[in-house]
Amino acid sequence: MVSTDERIAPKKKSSVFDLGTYLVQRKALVEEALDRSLSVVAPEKIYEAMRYSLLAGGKRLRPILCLATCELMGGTVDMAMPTACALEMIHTMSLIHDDLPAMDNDDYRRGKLTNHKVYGDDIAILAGDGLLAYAFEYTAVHTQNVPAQQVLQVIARLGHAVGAAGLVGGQVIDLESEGKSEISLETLHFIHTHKTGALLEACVASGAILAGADAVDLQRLSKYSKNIGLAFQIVDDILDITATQEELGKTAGKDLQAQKATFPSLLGLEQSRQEADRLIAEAIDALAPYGKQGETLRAIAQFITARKH
Ligand code: GRG
Repeated sequence: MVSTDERIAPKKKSSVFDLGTYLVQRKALVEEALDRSLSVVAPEKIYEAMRYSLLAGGKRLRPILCLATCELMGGTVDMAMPTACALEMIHTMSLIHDDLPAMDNDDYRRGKLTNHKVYGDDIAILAGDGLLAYAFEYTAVHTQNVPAQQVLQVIARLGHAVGAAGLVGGQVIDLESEGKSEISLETLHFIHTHKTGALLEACVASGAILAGADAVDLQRLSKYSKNIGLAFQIVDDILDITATQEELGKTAGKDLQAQKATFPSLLGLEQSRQEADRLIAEAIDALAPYGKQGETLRAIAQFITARKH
């Protein structure tokens, strides 16, 4: 069978890097891999619910970051694809649970009805649980040509990122802060770095670990990912105010409605934009030692502040 790396090799020869084309191609590769990763078997209902959200589109930024970092560190797309898929499974399950009536209570996600609106709350909870468990199984079973010790490190990083030390912890403080208009910038920073930043950090770290990156590279990449993680959520807060429902694929203005403290509510729109730009500049700075080889991660960082959805 022809490997993914062999299929994409000729396209990498172009000297002018075009992020738009790169993102479209990578998204297509990731979607093919996600489609192959999960088939419908008995009991069909749960597999259908899992596939409904996993294949509902989205930017696929997390898997793309994992693949790009693995390549920057000398690894291949094939080595990282199972982990890239697992990261998208985890991201998707967090969206399914976040949209539930007990949490953000959203009817639309990625331009489609949310999982619980189609399958009911009970199946949506289980679809999220199913995707979370499968993410770990998928990484352990399907990663090839990577030393077992590195795969183990990746699995540990994923667990740390999704649990109480990461997404779950961030979500808890986020829920507790709802309706409290005067939460501190420090608390908001905690929410954003845990709820959103932790998984983006894990994407970059796992791509690097799979490729066998050393401690110096992991440190540089950690600076990059921490900065893009926070910037990503600040931009998300800004878009909640400035973008339309069509652009977002979900209800706009939800933060204001839920009286959520956000960067724009604490700092104003302009200062929030400046903070996101400052973080992206810091992220790009961390890539300086990689010169031209760092152009993909650099362009992805710039895309985070330029994006409209
Ligand atoms: C992880 C075990 C576990 C439980 C979930 C619900 C929850 C705990 C955490 C909430 C995490 C969450 C929904 C954070 C928001 C992250 C965010 C900015 C999502 C939007 O990401 P995009 O813009 O979306 O990349 P697409 O659709 O493009 O993938």
